[in-house]
Amino acid sequence: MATLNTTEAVQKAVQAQSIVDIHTHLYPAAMGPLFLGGPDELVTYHYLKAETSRQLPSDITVEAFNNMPTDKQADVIWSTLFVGDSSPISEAQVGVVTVMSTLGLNPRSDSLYEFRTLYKDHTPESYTDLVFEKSGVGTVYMTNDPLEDVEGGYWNDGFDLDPRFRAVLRLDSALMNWPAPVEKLKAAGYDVETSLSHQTFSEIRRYLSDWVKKMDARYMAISLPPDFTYPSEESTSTLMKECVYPTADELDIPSAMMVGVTRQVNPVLKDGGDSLGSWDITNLERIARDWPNVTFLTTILSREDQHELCVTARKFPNVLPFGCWWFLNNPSVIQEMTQERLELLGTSFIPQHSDARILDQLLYKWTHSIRTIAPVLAQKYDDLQNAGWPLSESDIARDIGRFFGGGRVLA
Ligand code: HDL
Ligand code: ZN
Repeated sequence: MATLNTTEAVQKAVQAQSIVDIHTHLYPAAMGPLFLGGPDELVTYHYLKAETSRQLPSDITVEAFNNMPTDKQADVIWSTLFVGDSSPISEAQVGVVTVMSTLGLNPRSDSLYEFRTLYKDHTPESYTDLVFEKSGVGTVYMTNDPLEDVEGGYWNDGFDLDPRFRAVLRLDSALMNWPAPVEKLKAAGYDVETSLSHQTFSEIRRYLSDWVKKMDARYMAISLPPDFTYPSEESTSTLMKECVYPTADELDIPSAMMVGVTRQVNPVLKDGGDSLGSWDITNLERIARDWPNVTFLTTILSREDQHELCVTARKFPNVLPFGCWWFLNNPSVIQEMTQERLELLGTSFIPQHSDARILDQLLYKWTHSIRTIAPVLAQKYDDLQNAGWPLSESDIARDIGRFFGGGRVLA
């Protein structure tokens, strides 16, 4: 068998693959105000707000900027980061340029007028079709919280869910900072107590199984701080142990943990004010050992802990590392993480998710990630061929299907 041009074969396989994006904050057009698209939402992405806060005009304070209405804030960001006196060279800034170029717009425009006009010519439904078609994404997993008033209304009243969108039951508001969630859980019909009693445990388990079934949620997810410890008397850890892990086991759905967020280190930046910390991964060893039948989709925020996460996944087959999350979703780190994951885990991981909040972001987050991941894969396939393994295009297409089609658990 002739030696395969792996760069071409990987590119061909990726082009043909309908991408399954396993973690986003996107909502379908049918969910009204929860659907976010177009230039003003794209440009006021909290990554770009944080970057703008670093180089505001002298007459605008960081607090005033972060409290502006969206369209005014978008104009300030556009003039500061894109029209201003420096090139839009950060990953999030280049992302906006990629989106505009993909939509046939001039990214060096002095204003967002042209982009706003294009967006006005669309409905949320037609814009969704346009973005899915141009991005190569076929399916997105959402972040769903039925305790959030607006979203809960849609799930309780019923709506037609676009089949390209799949539900995920997000647990932060139901479990964290106990007893803060008590009032909302009671209002939703779950008779929890302020104490971590057996009644509280059984009512939360009822909440979890009711809503996984009501939404057809494909997994449960929670974002945890760097000091999350298991086992522990701490309330979130207790509720994970008494409620989430046994429900994941009973319903045979993955439990996703996204660990390492330090919330609101600078509240002035609002949703841009979170940061990160290192997590002691021996906690994951104990969780995976205690719950061998539960698949733990795991992504962590600290670059320094990525290699250890790969080693832990070698020790526990039920640990499934996924994505290059948040501050790691940059080419330099994506390359390093993908290389060490391939070396230690072969194809048994999910390389990326977009974390997109605004629909338009699918037009850059995936092209940027694949531009970094594809050459790493091609190099690994060259290593394999050079070791004497005859490789075919169908081999690579099969592997790409696993990497970008949702892995073994979320296809
Ligand atoms: O908790 C999460 O799901 C994170 O992804 C946060 O939403 C974060 O604000 C984010 O958007 N990161 O990309
Ligand atoms: Zn997210």
